[in-house]
Amino acid sequence: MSFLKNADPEIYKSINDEISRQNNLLELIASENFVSVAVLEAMGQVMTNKYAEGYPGKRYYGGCVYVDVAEDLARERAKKLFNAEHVNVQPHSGSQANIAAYFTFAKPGDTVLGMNLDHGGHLTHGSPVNFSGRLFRIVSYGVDKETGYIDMNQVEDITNKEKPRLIITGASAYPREIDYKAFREIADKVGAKLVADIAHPAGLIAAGLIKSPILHCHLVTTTTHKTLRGPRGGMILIGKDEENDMGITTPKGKVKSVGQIVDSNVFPGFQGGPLMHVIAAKAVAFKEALEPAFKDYSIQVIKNAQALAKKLVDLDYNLTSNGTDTHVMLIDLRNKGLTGKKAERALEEAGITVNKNMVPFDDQSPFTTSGIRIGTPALTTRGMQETEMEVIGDLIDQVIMNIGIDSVYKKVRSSIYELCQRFPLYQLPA
Ligand code: DSN
Repeated sequence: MSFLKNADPEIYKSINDEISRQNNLLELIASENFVSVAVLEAMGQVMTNKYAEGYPGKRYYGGCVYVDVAEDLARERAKKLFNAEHVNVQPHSGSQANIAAYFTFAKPGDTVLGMNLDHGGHLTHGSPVNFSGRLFRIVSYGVDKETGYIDMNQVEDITNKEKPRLIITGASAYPREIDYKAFREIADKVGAKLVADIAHPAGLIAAGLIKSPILHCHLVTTTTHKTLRGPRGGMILIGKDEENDMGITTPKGKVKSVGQIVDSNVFPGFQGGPLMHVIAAKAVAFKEALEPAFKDYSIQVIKNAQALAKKLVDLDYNLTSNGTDTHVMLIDLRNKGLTGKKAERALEEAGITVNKNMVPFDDQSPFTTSGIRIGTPALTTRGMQETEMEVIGDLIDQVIMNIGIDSVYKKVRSSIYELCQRFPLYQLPA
């Protein structure tokens, strides 16, 4: 980064400080990961200069021959990873992918069923402050109070009563596998379309470790930067589906394939020029995810999450559903007399990065919350395993049980520094 150092020392310093933060602190935010240097290099390259509105072979600008190569590679690799028939790699984020998905099957005012945000859903699954809740009539399902698992009876009852046009499944703070087949059976009974948002478990699904929605849902959306370990961005996947094969009749009476509708919703519907440097980096990440090493990594992500969950349960922490099938766990701190906000702040002071999170049936506001969400994708990328998870469980507990005691935070910080030195991440640039 020697050019940047001279051109803009302040930004250079902020980036170096962020590299040190990522290197030296424990990253337990479930939606974050550390990309490879190859992905970073692709993102920092001249494809950022190129306008490429449209799709490979059919652009609105000249000079797209090489970005076409990158986008085609990204699409082909993603198809292989997820066993998809059609892929759109242009969404700038998961939210952009979701808005394109909504408009593929529904129009403003239609009823949409999504998971309650407080129970683990996502803003784009119907929150009143988001486009989804503002444009559509939202009805919500949640988890069972006793088990913490999605209440499929409730999903079925609400679907039968409300007859939604669209059901969106998937979550951002739900630790268990989702039964996409059961969702599809429920959707089919009322003629609803089914979308799965796999932003969180995408990498685990690509690695074949948890169930894939691709053959059960009309359409699948994801982000590319969580368990999938690519650059920040979104993607839409379509699998083989008899109903999709019939296509969609547009308001002008033309029958179009679901892929065509998705593509025109992404561009020109909701986005302009695609971020070609990010698409190139997505292609690099997908190539990495197709390697056998990515499966080994993903197996370890789940093993680590289960080891950490067990350790926390042994230390008397209440985990939603009492554990996890994936990379994520949700801790209800009410038995510790602590809010998520206080815990997040204390853990950060001690060198552990997590996020406060609503827990099912929470009595606190989203700014305070009763819980924290933690996950293992990032630490697993560093090479940490079950032994380190045991240690980390103890460190979390020391902070939570000693809120406000600086000497404890200091001791935890120094243990974390030592741990991080054993699992090096990025080199600081010259
Ligand atoms: N912000 C993401 C997460 O943390 O899960 C969801 O958009």
